Amino acid sequence: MAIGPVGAGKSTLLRALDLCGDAPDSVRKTQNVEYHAEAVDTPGEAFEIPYLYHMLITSSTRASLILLLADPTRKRTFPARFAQSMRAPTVGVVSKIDIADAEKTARAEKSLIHSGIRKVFRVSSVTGEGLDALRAFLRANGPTPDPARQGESS
Ligand SMILES: Nc1nc2c(ncn2[C@@H]2O[C@H](COP(=O)(O)OP(=O)(O)O)[C@@H](O)[C@H]2O)c(=O)[nH]1
Ligand SMILES: [Mg+2]
Repeated sequence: MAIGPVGAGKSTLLRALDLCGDAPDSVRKTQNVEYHAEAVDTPGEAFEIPYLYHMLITSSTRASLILLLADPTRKRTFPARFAQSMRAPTVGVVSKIDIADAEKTARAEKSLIHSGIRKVFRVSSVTGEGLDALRAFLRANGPTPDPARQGESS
């Protein structure tokens, strides 16, 4: 499940990871919580507006892993201990490293750590940099097959 501010790159990342195979091709603004076969995409407002947190908390109850995204091109602080308010393990992702310098990338990483994250990936969904490491982590820590879905063709 991908969580993070508006425009952080959540939908683009899930698509780059090929986790939204059932969605139309172009990434448009995510208006609601979107359930895909292997991933859940969320609207940035649910993260930016604290009284909508319950939306993230309830829709994440079955998530095996949460990716909290930070956009290094935009300065912003993340709420302290956000990761601890989620039931699923939460790792950080600094997106857009193709267009952010080292200083901005480090600042974004720091903001994720402030929110209670211990592990941070740095990726670009455009160039693909860092995606292999994230994919390997998802394979090792992602969902275990759901018995209810066994026998389905894909
Ligand atoms: N350069 C660059 N742009 C990105 C990257 N990821 C997303 N974007 C752009 O950032 C904008 C917001 O992306 P989107 O996935 O809709 O963000 P969301 O609101 O978090 O779902 C879009 O214009 C994307 O093309 C990236 O890794 N590098
Ligand atoms: Mg989106």
